[in-house]
Amino acid sequence: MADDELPRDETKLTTTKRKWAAEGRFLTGHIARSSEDRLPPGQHLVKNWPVLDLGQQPVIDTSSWKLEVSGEVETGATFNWQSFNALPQRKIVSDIHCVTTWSRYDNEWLGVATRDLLDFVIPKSVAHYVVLTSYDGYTTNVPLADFAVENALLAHSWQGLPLTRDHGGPLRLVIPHLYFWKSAKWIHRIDFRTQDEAGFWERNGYHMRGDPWGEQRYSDD
Ligand SMILES: Nc1nc2c(c(=O)[nH]1)N[C@H]1C(S)=C(S)[C@@H](COP(=O)(O)O)O[C@H]1N2
Ligand SMILES: [Mo]
Repeated sequence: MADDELPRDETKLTTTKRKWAAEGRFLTGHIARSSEDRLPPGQHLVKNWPVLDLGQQPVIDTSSWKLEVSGEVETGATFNWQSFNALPQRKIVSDIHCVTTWSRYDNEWLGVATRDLLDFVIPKSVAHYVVLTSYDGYTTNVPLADFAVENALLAHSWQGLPLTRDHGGPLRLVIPHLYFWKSAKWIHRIDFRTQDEAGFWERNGYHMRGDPWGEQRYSDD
């Protein structure tokens, strides 16, 4: 099927996939799982949504909010609320798995897919890791291949309403296939690196990748 026969959104995604496949990167794409292993080992289901953070919940007005994209990218960028929301908007439903053993199914997020951001900034071929820095001083690190999965997004809404401040509003990252400490709330900077660098919890013994199905909770797991 030719690109011009596809719906607009699909065209861009297909272009991205083809481009990255040609580079031999991010071939995993969406991480699909059967319903039997939807709940990772050692996790239990909750219906509420617990709040976990370092205890400082910054107040950031969208009029002063900025998102900085830096490091090993072709086009570094500083977005304000308006320019960020001019990027394509997507709705993604995903599960949350927190390392403290609670999981929450079927969260509906609205925001900008990390792939659409990557299309805009274009990581250089030497970029293999991403370090995220938040307005509360929190940091966390993820491999670029995990940041780039199809259902990872920078979310400004949850269940159809703006993300509340306690859950990371105005904008947080959501990487559903990793433990939730990788999903930085109040995100302020996305830095692309050649080398991995431990973030806050990773320096305190948490795993550099954090795959819930591999129970990668601590760095010696
Ligand atoms: N900026 C920031 N992001 C953060 C944290 C934090 O302290 N600061 N805590 C992490 C941890 S350990 C978890 S489990 C989730 C909790 O998100 P929630 O409070 O929305 O459930 O946010 C993650 N992102
Ligand atoms: Mo956590």
